[in-house]
Amino acid sequence: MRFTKFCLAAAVVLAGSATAALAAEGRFIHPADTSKDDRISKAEWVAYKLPADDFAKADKNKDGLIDGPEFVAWDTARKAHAGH
Ligand SMILES: [Ca+2]
Repeated sequence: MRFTKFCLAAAVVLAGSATAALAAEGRFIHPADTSKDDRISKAEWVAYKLPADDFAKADKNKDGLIDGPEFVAWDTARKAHAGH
């Protein structure tokens, strides 16, 4: 009975890195993506309080959805512009 508690700590630590693990698999996980289709629609974008005017800027291929690479490019440019 002395050995039963050794593995619990590792499981708790791994739960915190779930988002990073999914991103590494190529999936686009963002809290704005409420439909969980790995893309952000205009409605989801606005609902998440992202700047409405920026949706068209982020949608590089003009398909009306922001996919992972599009969001990362937009977010990176925004952060660079903000000086952070
Ligand atoms: Ca797009």
